[in-house]
Amino acid sequence: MDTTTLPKLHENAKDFMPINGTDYLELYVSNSKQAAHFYKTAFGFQSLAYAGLETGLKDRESYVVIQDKIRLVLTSPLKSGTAIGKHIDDHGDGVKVVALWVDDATYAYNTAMEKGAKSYMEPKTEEDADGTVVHSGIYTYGETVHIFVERKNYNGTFLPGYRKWETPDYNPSPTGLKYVDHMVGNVGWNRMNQWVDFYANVLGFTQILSFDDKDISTDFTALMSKVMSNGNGRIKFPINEPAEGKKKSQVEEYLDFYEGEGIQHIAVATDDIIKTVRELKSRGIEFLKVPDTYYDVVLDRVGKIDEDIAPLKELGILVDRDDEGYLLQIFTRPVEPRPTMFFEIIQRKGAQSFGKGNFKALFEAIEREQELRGTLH
Ligand code: TYF
Ligand code: FE
Repeated sequence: MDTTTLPKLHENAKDFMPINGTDYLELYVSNSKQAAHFYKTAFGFQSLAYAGLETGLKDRESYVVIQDKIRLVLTSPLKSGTAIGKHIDDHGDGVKVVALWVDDATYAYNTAMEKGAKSYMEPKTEEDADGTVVHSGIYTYGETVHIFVERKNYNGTFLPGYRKWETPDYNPSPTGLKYVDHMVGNVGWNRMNQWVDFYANVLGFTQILSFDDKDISTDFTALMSKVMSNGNGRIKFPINEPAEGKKKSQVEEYLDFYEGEGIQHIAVATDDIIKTVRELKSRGIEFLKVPDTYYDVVLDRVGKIDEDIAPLKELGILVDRDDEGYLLQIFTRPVEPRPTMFFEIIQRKGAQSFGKGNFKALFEAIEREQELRGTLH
């Protein structure tokens, strides 16, 4: 193919906010040291960086873990009365920062602010022996924020202020997680379109998909969802709002327990979902289960696939097809005491959609979990 005829994205006037990808996700958690151990042991992340008492911080401690392109920062307060502690008290463990990798964090901030964003952090330059990083930040839904990270003049381990975290005695092997495929936000009743407009107007995203409560409902519960994507497609943010059903929507359950809007699930991609899920299960990660009957008809729905059905059924991996190909996906149970945030493991084989054909079976599985929690009324 002659690629010289393709328009370059920066020449597309509508993409006024070029973003290279997800830079990192920062979770505020009650015990960052134990959370880091969990993400290493169970999910196969590797030790990367540390900031805390030993680097001169007095109020917080962060551990950074990495697996291929995915970086998680796990942060806890070191004393009472901090904003981090308040966040944990209000929301439980959860995602505070979805950091976006940009070439110019000052431009990104100024542009977003001009277009109506609410400031979280003015552009700030930080440096150490490995170079300089500029960051800036804006609020999105709830208390969640986007930090723009400009690291083109930096070649350190993670960010200035962090030092390399070396754990020669404990480095569990990776589980095949590669990159953040998408991150889903749950927002309040009738608030989805407001946040869709925010991503369109402030960050130049476009809507690539929409599911109404007819697409996404079971006999009992419903939600609505629109998927926003940045220009190069590397950032995809579905946004859910609850919808009326006979029983409580999973989105409403989330809003009740998170005590506000926030990140519902982080979808991480793998090249070999059977191997990844088998490994995660052996390390104690718990997944939602669909009935065995799902597998009696799945091939009639999706047609021929490369994988054998037996391991998919054994592990509970779901399959869906669109006109570009198919995908395999599975969802963990929530990874903290409150029924809030969970992970999705996804392998795309051409399909760029989100598994609409699985929504009913998936949401019925979530309802069974809600039933166990006594929150399905
Ligand atoms: O990201 C998605 O759209 C899919 C399906 O509460 C989904 O992973 C949608 C809503 C939801 C859980 C999963
Ligand atoms: Fe998803």
